[in-house]
Amino acid sequence: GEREKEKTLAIIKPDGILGNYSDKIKNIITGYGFSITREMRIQLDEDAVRSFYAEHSSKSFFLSLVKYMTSGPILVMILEKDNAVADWRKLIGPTDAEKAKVTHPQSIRAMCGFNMERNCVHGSDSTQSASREISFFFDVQDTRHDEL
Ligand code: DGI
Repeated sequence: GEREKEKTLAIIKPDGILGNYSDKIKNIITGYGFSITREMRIQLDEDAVRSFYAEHSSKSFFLSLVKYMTSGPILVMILEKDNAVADWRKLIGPTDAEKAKVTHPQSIRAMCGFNMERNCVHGSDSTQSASREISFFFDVQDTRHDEL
């Protein structure tokens, strides 16, 4: 079949939606050569956030993260292009948006985030995470073995 491009999961978090950054962020995404192949606007409940961020469940900031991520609607997207995971991480910048404003002023988190927690966007940190996170939100067939 046709060669599969790499996929990653992107989320515009509640502060990004509230600040009306969705269109601007989507223009940046497509301008960098990503295709947005699926998108869904939803509001997560506590159980969903606890499960999505399960790896952070023992951290001191977990409750605060759950509260923030359930505070409003989010926009979840599948992005596709070669090297999508690493390239999207590079584009969003460091986790701490306040620091990003100084060290990575061109990054998306510098543009629309506020601090370590309210950093306006998410990106999968590996192809394994991308795979888990994509199937967390979307009913997608695994096409990794389609190349015959
Ligand atoms: O992959 P990232 O989103 O860049 O960062 P991560 O996987 O280490 O953390 C997931 C999210 O958890 C992050 O986007 C915001 C929140 N977080 C991470 N570290 C801290 C934090 N929130 C607070 N308040 N304090 C932290 O140290």
